[in-house]
Amino acid sequence: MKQGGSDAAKRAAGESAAEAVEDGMVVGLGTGSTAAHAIRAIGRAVDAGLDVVGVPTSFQSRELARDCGIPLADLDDASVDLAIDGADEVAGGDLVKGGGAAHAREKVVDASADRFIVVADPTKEADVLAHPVPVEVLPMARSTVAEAVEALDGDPDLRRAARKDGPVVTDNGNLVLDCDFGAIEDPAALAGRLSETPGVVAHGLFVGLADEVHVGTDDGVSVRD
Ligand code: ABF
Repeated sequence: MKQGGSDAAKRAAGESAAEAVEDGMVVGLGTGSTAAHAIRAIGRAVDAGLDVVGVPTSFQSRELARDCGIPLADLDDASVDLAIDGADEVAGGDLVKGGGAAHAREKVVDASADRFIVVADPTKEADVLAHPVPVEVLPMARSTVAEAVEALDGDPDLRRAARKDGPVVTDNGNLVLDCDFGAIEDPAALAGRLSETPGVVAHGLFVGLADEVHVGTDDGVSVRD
C-alpha cells in the first residue's frame, strides 16, 4: 500500500470530504487512515448536533465510529446518501482499493451511495493504475483463482499477516491475493475478467465509481470531479 502521504495531507482530505455531510444524511464510512480523519470530523459534528447515521465498511470503521458517537445502521435499514472512503491508487475516477483488506464491503457501500467521495494524499495519484490489485477469494479457491490471475498475465501473492505466520483473513473470513498486473491499461476489462472468475468474492478495482476525489496536501485540498 502506498503510505507515503503525511498525516496533515490525509487529515486535510478527510476533513474536506466531511464538510459535504449534511443533516439527515446516511453516510458510508470508509476504512483506512485517511477516511478515519473524515469519521473523526463527522463525530465532532455529531457532538455539535448534526443528525446523521453511518454505515461502516469494516470492523475498523465500525469501532472508530462507535468511539466517535456516530449512530450506525446497516444496508438493510438505510440507503447511503454519501460515502467517503480512501484508496491505494487513484487514476481519474478509477481506483485500486483493498490495502486494508476491506474492499468487499467498501465496494458494496461505496457503489450503493448516491455520491462517493474519495479521500487521498498526493502519493496515491497516478496517470495509469499500476498498484497490485487485492483480490478477496474464498479460501478453498485460493489456488484456482491464482491460476486464473496468472492466465491474465498477473502475478498473485497471498497476503500474509504482519508479525504472524498465517495469512490475512478478511472481515468476511476469506483470503486476499495481491495481484500485480503491471500498468493496467484497461481497468474495466480487467475488472470484468476478475469478477467472472469463480471463487473471487471481490476485487479492488473500482472502475468509474468515484464522483469526486479530494486530494489533501500540507497546505490545503484540491477537489477533482
Ligand atoms: C481503505 O484503506 C482501502 O481500500 C485502501 O486500501 C486504504 C487506504 O488507506 P490509507 O488512507 O490509510 O492510505 O480505504
